[in-house]
Amino acid sequence: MTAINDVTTLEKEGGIAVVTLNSPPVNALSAPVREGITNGIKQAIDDPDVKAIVLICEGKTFIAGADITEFGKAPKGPSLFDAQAMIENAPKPVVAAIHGTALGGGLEVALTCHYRVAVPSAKCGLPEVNLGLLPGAGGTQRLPRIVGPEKALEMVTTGQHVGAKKCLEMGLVDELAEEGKLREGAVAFANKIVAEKRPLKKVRDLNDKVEAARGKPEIFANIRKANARKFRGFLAPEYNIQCIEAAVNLPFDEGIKVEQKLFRELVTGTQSAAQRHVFFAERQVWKLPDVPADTPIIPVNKVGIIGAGTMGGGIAMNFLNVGLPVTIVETKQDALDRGLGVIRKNYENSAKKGRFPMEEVEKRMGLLTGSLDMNDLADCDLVIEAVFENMDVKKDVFGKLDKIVKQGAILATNTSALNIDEIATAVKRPEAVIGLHFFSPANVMRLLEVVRADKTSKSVIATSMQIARKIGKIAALVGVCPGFVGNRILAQRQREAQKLIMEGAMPWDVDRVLYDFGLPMGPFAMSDLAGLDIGWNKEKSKGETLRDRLCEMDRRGQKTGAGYYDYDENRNAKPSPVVEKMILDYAAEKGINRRKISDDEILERCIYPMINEGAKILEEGKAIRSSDIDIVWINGYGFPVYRGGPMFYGDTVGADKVLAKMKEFQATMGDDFKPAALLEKIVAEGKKFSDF
Ligand code: 3H9
Repeated sequence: MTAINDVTTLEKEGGIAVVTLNSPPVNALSAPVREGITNGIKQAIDDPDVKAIVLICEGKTFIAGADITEFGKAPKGPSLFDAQAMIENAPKPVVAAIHGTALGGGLEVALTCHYRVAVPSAKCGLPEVNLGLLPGAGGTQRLPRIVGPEKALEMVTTGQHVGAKKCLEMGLVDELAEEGKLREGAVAFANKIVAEKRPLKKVRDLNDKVEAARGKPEIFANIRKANARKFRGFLAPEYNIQCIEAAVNLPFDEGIKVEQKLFRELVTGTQSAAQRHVFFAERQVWKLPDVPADTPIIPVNKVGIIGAGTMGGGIAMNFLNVGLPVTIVETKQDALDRGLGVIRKNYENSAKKGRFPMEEVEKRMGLLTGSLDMNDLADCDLVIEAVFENMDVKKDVFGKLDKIVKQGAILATNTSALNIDEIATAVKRPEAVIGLHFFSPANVMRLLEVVRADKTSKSVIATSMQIARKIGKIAALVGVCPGFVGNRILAQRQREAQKLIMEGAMPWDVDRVLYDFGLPMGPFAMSDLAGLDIGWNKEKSKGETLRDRLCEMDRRGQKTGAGYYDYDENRNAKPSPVVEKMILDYAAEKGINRRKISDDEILERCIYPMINEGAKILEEGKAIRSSDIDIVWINGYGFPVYRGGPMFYGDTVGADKVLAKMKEFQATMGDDFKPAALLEKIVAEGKKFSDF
């Protein structure tokens, strides 16, 4: 065996040279890997005894793409194009041997090989779109030449990973090797093509599929139309489509030029920077500096839930979905029946939509037990309380649980705002108490805020994070403070939105600006959807707030056909003249001189105080790192991924600009805009939020 460099070896098996890459964790195309490929293939070409070459990887995967950490840095070593040219122009067949995932630049390398062999468990994909990019190493020009433009469009715009069997059907893979015997399979395949004198198949020269799509612009129009909502605001999906259009309409080398130009634009832009930030943030969020990896985990084999309402039911589904038995406790039979009925209905609807077979409904329901007796939770390993948001009620529940549930179990609350340290005083084992703040609908929303209280044990934290992963959530560990991280930041935006409509804007102005910024909906549309009467009390309502007045008129949101907006029978919203008048009257009563408010002011007043609050959260140590706040807001509130979350957006704008605006607002509008000490510090030290 010859070492080509630290990450590459060359070995000969008869007339076949095997070039092996070994660069953990995912064999990304770093400078040494590119050098290893270029030099390894060259040596094999130069060796007259070698008849064919196999390119294979050690570790858990084939090349998983370009090294994302290299983007934005000065290029080093041979380029990816040098490595690819060495392969594609080799006078001997080169076979890619694929296991794990061949993704992005990894698949693009495989596409310059003359043949591809994979094990059945392998997957191939061009997921660049999820990083705000497009495949920039020929992927958009080669993939449609093998699989056809329609399938290529689907792959590049979704970033989906396609299983090896499907790849074989699509012609992306030439042969499947036996699982666990990739190297033998690939070498045998290489020997076979040498014996059969098969040609050096260059994907770039295949033209029939792209030519067949020429003059059919509807292929592209259709995908744009079908995904208009999903692609809204993102640059990368459109750029990927334009590249496939170029593959169809231009010769290969011209198409590559288009790909290069658009790739450069994306890779240097703010959207891709934001999406790459999110990629790493999603992995960082699991890392807990003071909870070591070897912290003992509490086995969770049975889950108890108190409360079969919307929240409790949704939470239960998460555990049933992964095969964990759940006992759900209610106080009244009809509430229990209703709760269990909703869960069943949700599952039946999913089965009808084809998400899983009908038998699965019974399987999941079979894991669910309803009860009116808290004693039935005695042997649960994790109990989650999801009752009414009232401190006395919660403390009462925890006091009872303390007496019933076995020692060593986790006692969790789903409170979204109450002080968990205080809840923990109701038990003799505060170390067992933690917050598991699910977002509604709890079976759908990806975010889980894991809220550590003062006395929560590390074991309970580590287990909660692990269980979150098991049920497919993305969990952020946060500390106890009003609203925790997500709602605490939300409160800033809600306050400003309300003030803005008093001072001069209308609800639809505020909503439009925030929607255009990329949020799924603005604060007023959101209130209408949720229902304006949440927490509103009919008896006590005296028309003191705008909300009181709307609810008193029975304008309680979408469900009553009117709220901040008027709704037609299809729930389409229209600005409401009634609300407009109500706002003008209200402002007049309060002596507010309304003024014209610009879109810029709306955006800055809604978003900058959120960033400022994020800085306070960091300075108080209620979030571990700035990127965790981004994760919370992207996954819990739909903050646009292409802006990287509120804190990354703060860095994009510049902390200095955020601070200057906060000071300007503070001078005219008071201490709602008082800058966080950490914001001042970041600016004084010339740092970024992402440094924290
Ligand atoms: C591209 O290829 C552009 C080209 O078209 C053009 C170029 C000119 N780079 O996810 P995991 C790290 S763009 C650097 O936990 P899993 C990751 O951060 C790229 N680092 O493992 C983590 O580090 P840590 C297109 C990377 O088993 C560790 O590896 N490719 C990269 O759950 C383990 O990762 C993609 O978008 C990378 N490319 O999943 C694929 N990938 O341990 C991105 C991973 O310090 N990668 N790391 O936290 C993935 O989707 C998953 O990592 C994969 C494994 C499915 C491969």
